[in-house]
Amino acid sequence: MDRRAFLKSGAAIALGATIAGCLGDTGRDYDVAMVSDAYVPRSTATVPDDAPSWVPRDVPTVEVVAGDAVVWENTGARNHTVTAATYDHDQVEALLGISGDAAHAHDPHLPAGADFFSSGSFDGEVAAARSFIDELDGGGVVPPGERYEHAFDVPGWYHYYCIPHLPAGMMGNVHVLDA
Ligand SMILES: [Cu+2]
Repeated sequence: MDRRAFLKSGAAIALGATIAGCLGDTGRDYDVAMVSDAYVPRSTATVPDDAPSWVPRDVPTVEVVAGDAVVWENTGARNHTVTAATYDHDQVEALLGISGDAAHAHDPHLPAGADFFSSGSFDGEVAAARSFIDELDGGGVVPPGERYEHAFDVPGWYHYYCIPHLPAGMMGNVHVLDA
C-alpha cells in the first residue's frame, strides 16, 4: 500500500469527524430524523388533553423550551421538507390534490406572534408548496444527509409536515414551553 495515500485518507477521516462533531450552533445531535415517509424524534412527548383541538394527537411530538432550536436531519435516502402548517393549509392540500385529510380538519395554525418556518425559508406555506411543486428555488428540499434547524422563540403549539409525503402522513408537532 502507498503509505502516503494511507496517511492522507486517515487525515481526511479525522478531519471529517471533527467537522461533523461541530455541526449546528449548539454542537448537539439532531432532534428529529427524517426517513422513508416519517419524522422520527429522538424523544417523543405526548399531546395533553388541554392542547388546542387542531393539534393532531397521533403524530410525533417534540417538546422544547422557548429559545431552543430543533434540528431535523435527513437520515434517509429520499428528499424531505419541514413546512409549518398555517391557516393557509387548506390551499396547500388543494395544490397537492389531497382531500378529506382528517388529520387537518381543524385549521392548524401558528401561535400568535410566531413566524412561519420552513426548510428553504419561504414567506409562507403556499409559497413553499408552490416552490416544491414547480421545482423552483430548490423547493425547500432537505436532501439526504443534510439538516434543517429552526429556533422557536414563541411558546405554544406548532404543527408541520413534509410536502411530498403529506399524503403518506409525514407530519409532526413541536410543543414550545415557557422558558
Ligand atoms: Cu418527506
